[in-house]
Amino acid sequence: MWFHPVATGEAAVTVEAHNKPQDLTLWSTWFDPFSHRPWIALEEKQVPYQFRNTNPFLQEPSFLGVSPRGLVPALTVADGRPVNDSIIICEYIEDAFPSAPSLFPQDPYERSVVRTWVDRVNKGFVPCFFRLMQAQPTTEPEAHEKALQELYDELSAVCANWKGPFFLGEKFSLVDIAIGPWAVRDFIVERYRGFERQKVKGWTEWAEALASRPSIAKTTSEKYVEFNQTFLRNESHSRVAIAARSGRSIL
Ligand SMILES: N[C@@H](CCC(=O)N[C@@H](CS)C(=O)NCC(=O)O)C(=O)O
Repeated sequence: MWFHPVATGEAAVTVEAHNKPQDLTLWSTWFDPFSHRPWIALEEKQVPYQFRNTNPFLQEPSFLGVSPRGLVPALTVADGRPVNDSIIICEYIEDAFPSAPSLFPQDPYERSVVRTWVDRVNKGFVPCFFRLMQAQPTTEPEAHEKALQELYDELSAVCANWKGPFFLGEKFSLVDIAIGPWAVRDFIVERYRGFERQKVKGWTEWAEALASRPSIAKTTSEKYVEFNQTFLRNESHSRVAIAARSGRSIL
């Protein structure tokens, strides 16, 4: 069976609680970091939603109808229209539910700062993370060293602008959501790829603050490793893997 509630650990509680039809349906996979972003946004803003556990690799017609590129996450709204891409979905949730705590600051300049760093996380940090997972320390030590250094460089660039405890200070924002899924997954590269949190100033504190944020804590599972084995063996043929391998952004 694709969805094994026991294997989802704590996240299962949230998934189980969100299996009734609602205006918003999140087509999502509990172990996927991109899907994790709008899931956090929905929990943050306390918006009712249905969690529709979806295996994108099955390319089921119902799923392709809402996600023509076959990628999770997707969100369908009350009349069934789809929204695609994890960050665009978060922005939709923000725009559709402006009265709930905002994921953006009020000030237009500060809002542009949030967008700048979300973009940097997407184009820099995220592909580096996947490239490091795919790098093989034993058979390709140079490629592994390079990937590790690139991850340190990208994460350091973001963390250099982190105010603490969250990116903007006390306010939790879309930058925290953009990087949050990796704050609860970086143990994979610690365990298998020699990554050390302490080498990036501020990351340990930021990652801990993110992991303890209720919206992240209750959507996180301790079972991520088994679902990243194909990346760790560099055998994944997903679009993320192919893009990261060739040094392209993940679209
Ligand atoms: N830029 C997209 C990336 C989404 C993405 O790559 N999703 C992966 C998660 S596993 C997927 O659906 N892959 C299916 C495939 O490669 O066919 C986003 O942020 O939503």
